[in-house]
Amino acid sequence: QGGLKGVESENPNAETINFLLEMADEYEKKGDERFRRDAFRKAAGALKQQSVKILTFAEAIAIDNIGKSSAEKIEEFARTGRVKKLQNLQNDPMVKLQGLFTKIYGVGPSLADRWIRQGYRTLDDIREKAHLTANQQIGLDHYDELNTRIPRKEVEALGAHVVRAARAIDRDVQLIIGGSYRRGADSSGDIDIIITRQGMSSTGQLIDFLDELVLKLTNEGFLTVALAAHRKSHVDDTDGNKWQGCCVLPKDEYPGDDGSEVDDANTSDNDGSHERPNNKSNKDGWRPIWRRIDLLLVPASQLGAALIYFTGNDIFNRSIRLLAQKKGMRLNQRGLYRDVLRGKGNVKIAEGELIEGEYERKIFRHLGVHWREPHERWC
Ligand code: DCP
Ligand code: MG
Ligand code: MN
Repeated sequence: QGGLKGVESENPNAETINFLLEMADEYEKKGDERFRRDAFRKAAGALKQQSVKILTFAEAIAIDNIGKSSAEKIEEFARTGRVKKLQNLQNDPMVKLQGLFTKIYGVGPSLADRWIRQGYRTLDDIREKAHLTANQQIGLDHYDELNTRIPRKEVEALGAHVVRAARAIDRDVQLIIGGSYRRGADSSGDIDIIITRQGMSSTGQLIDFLDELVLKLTNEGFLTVALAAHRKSHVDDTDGNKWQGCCVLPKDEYPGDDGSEVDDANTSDNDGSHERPNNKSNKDGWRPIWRRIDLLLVPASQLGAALIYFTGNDIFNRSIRLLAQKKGMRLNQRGLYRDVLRGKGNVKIAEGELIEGEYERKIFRHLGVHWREPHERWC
């Protein structure tokens, strides 16, 4: 328990998938060799689609998106219940340290590297010696909570809370929980909420609504902090159409009457090598957990493209964008476009004519690919 990263445990390959994701995690921490991280994540995604247990190299390599190295590791795992390479990575003190530091929200591999070279070895070193941005400070202050996955039921309760607040302001807004939740994960790293409204063709009209919603949710204590927008945001649009921050679910809205889900939520997938200062129970035994939340404004005319984008996963997005490109089209979070004009050095001159933005299924159709349900989009 705890280790299963959003994989439904009844999947016959759940343990193998989990192991592949652990491999990916190690390469994520390592920083270099990102292609290996992606390869293991792709393999894990591919296994999620299988209905029988995969045990051998031959079975594994026959599956799309599973490469030679992953297939070897899958067989080793099936044979021996462990994989040498994973153990080596997990025991490498430098990789461990990279992992400890990059799990601070807002800290990437290169900064973690620099800190290690500067001789920092613990979170206390960071706390005392490093220069932190506001975001990184929040990440450090709420290290354990923000590294604890959110059980699906809590995602639902958080979503329901936001929906109620949103409807009280404007009963015609539509809210959809995207991200890993929409893909059916049984736990999520954060909650991604797509907000749209019929008849609103630009985000401009929705921004006033978002301001009001954020104010309301902040005043009542649901939203705890706003995180400054990243400069290198993966959302390729102007700011103001999204809000990123943290939230807490009010005590009486936690799912489960005995609060057991709250305890499950505390089963963190990190290595446990550090203390958990922020999860101390208060007097009545209840402990609020800070969660990451993204609110995303989307004009109704772009809902389909935005749904594809914010449902992911990121690897699925990359491959479907690439496919669009190969077919002379361009897919982004706003729509599918044709005839993208490119100049010298492949520089885009014009966006091209919009083919479709409103409906997910139509975008798939125009791309000439079979419809894939959100839960089939793990790679
Ligand atoms: N996304 C993307 N490329 C990125 C980051 C995100 O295409 N570099 C898209 C796909 C993701 C979606 O945005 O599914 C939401 O991003 P999250 O980081 O919230 O990722 P998930 O919701 O998929 O997973 P998690 O459970 O970790 O939040
Ligand atoms: Mg998410
Ligand atoms: Mn997110």
